Amino acid sequence: MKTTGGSDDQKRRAGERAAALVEDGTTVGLGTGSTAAYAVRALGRAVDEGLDVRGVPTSFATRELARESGVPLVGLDEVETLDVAIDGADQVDEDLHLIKGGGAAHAREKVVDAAAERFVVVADPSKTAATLDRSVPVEVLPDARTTVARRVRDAGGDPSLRRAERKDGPVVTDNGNLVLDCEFGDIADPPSLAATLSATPGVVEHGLFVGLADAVYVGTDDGVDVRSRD
Ligand code: A5P
Repeated sequence: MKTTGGSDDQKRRAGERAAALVEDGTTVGLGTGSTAAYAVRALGRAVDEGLDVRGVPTSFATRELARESGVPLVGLDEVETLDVAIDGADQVDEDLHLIKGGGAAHAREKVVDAAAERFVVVADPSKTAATLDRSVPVEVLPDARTTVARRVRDAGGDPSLRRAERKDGPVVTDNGNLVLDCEFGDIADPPSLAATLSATPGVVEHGLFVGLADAVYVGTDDGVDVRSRD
């Protein structure tokens, strides 16, 4: 369900501006996706120039990229808090609520982003919306996919199992689970829907990130628009 629509330059501006926030001696959550990747590469260049930082990757793909980029890594289970997390989003509304999970990494992303003292979202203008209306990725235990799908329909949603593109069958997450992409139309009350999904047995994690983001950096054609909760 990759949704990315902005230009590489827009994403690069957002990612690099966020990476510039990272201070010496800190621990950083490294998000997943094409926009967060610009922040990871910028951090790698900063490490080359002497920055002392430890990164906590949110996915297999980001771990690979961070290693290639020269960012020293530490496991999520080796830290209790992080100073900052930098991560992308599939959609962001005016209250800084997010939909994430286009890359099926949202379960680990949510743990890392929520553990950070400051969570900075990096995005391009195609991700901004007055009301969240993209499909919500829901990671489910494989055997629970039909019972969760029924609960999603009861909640007014239309779930579909995410299919792999270069493999027969479904996408399997880094955690060994499946993903239901759930259409709800306009999501008028993200906190309420998030609570409903969180309370559904068999849901490992859903892609609604409610009240977690502290700031959103939107890369544009000539700069970065910063939206902040502060
Ligand atoms: C990964 O599962 C997602 O949450 C990504 O962070 C999100 O899809 C943003 O990716 P792009 O920056 O590639 O659009």
